[in-house]
Amino acid sequence: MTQNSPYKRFFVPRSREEEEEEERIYKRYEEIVAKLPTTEEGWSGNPVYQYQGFWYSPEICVGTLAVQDHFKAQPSDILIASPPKCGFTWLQSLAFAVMNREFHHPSAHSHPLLTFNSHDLVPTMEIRLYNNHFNGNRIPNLEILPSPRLFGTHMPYTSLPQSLAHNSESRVIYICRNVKDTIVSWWHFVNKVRSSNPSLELIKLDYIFELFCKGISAFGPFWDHVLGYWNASLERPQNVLFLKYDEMVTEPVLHLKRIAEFMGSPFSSKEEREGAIDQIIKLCSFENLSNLDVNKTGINSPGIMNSVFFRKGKVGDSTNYLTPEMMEQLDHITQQKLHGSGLKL
Ligand code: PAP
Repeated sequence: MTQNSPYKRFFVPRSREEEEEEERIYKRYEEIVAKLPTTEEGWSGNPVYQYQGFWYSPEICVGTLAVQDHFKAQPSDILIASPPKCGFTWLQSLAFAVMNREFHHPSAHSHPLLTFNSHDLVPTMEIRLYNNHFNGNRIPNLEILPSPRLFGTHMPYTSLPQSLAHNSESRVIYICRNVKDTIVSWWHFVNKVRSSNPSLELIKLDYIFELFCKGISAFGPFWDHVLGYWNASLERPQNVLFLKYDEMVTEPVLHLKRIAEFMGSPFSSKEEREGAIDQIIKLCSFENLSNLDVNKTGINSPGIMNSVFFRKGKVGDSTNYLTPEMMEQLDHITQQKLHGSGLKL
């Protein structure tokens, strides 16, 4: 977590006994993860682990177990969810700007999104809050946050804690993206993170592609992840909003209005007249966010620069990287996996 990260305050002082207990809890999770089915080599060259049907790096799997056991949802919670590289950073920013617009006007020079990366403002549960590589074996105290609380996750729907999904009143906004652009974005991301360590070689696209098609990507299989939330959005439309990056790029106004309505704070006609929608879209645009100092040179976590979350922000860039055969293979898998679901990607 960054030095001045806003969520440092969730980690309150604790007694020696509490400290030891939390260390024991995390040790137990590490032992559980070590016994899970594994592949010798994952996307980063290190083993990855399969938990409840999805693939994880070990430390994020530990974070996931901790979320499942310790996160207590409140009915007013709003969760931003997505598979990695599908527009999470963008959606986090939009949701944060919508939720806080009463206190932080979208065109204010002091807006938090101008000085913090959205991952610091909308903490990802299993990666930032409950992952012991970030939190030093500490269970965060999230009760201190005023409601509505806004969190992020890449966890699959079926692995969310009961209190967040299923019968809960909490709301989930999910974003997915066409699989071709997702793979290319994922490949660039893996290599950007690796390039911060000069001893690591860059990974070839063929290698990431082959693993991805087998379902082995972070929180993958990608298609199962998408289907989990898609089905939940059909079963519980009041609680799960399903969005597509590609459609949001084409019609940002329409989608921002849907997001605000779903969050329970639709734009008033006065706000619309005064341009709040366009101001939020501009504030959260790729051009604006990617050019901020905090996102060009800021550090999000040890070894991870905020700049890794921004590359091109375009639809269709995958055509510059994938061969026609690769595209055909992806179309084939997507068709097979989504058959009968009513979902088109
Ligand atoms: P994460 O899962 O690691 O948080 P995520 O934000 O989901 O990553 O995805 C990053 C992608 O969203 C990048 O796509 P690209 O590699 O194809 O360029 C990134 O450029 C894009 N992105 C980030 N911020 C925005 C934004 N504000 N508007 C549109 N696209 C964005």
